[in-house]
Amino acid sequence: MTVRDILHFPDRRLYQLAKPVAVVDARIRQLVADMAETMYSAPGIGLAATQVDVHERVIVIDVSEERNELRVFINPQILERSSDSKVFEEGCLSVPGFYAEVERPDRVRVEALDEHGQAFTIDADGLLSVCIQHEIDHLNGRVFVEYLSRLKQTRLRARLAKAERVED
Ligand code: K2U
Ligand code: ZN
Repeated sequence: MTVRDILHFPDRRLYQLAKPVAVVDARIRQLVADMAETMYSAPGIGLAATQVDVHERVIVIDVSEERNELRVFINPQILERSSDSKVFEEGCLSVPGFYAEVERPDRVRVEALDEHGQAFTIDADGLLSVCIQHEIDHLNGRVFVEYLSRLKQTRLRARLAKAERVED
């Protein structure tokens, strides 16, 4: 397994639309294994293939306390969203050190394939629901900062650009 580099905002590759996985084969299972290792080492509770510059519809999530309940979603589709929504302070491995409140539907019903190509459906709420929606956004080329006002996005870009200059 390999820890892969995570793309950082505003890298334009984060805005690419990921393509559906045609066949769940050994290549996809190796990608899942690498993504899981990358997520656990970050550390994070979710990771989308887009973030490691692979533009296919694969996400991994582990919201368990013990960090031992990996969930794999291939070609995830949100079938239903609750009408009620909740605000959660989100972070992102592609926007290190930045957190912001994002409002999302509280519960979602999601259909996907597992790492063996078997279809499954789950009803998610709480942190799992937030994470699934956050990761599917990544597959659709969306980064959570886009939910912020234009002014806050401009200020964030300026702050990250300044931090880059300091690092150089
Ligand atoms: O996609 C990512 O960058 C992974 C995020 C997933 C996530 C974002 C917002 C809310 C829940 C999950 C990272 O895991 S960010 C780190 C983190 C860890 C615990 C709780 C929230 C964020
Ligand atoms: Zn993210």
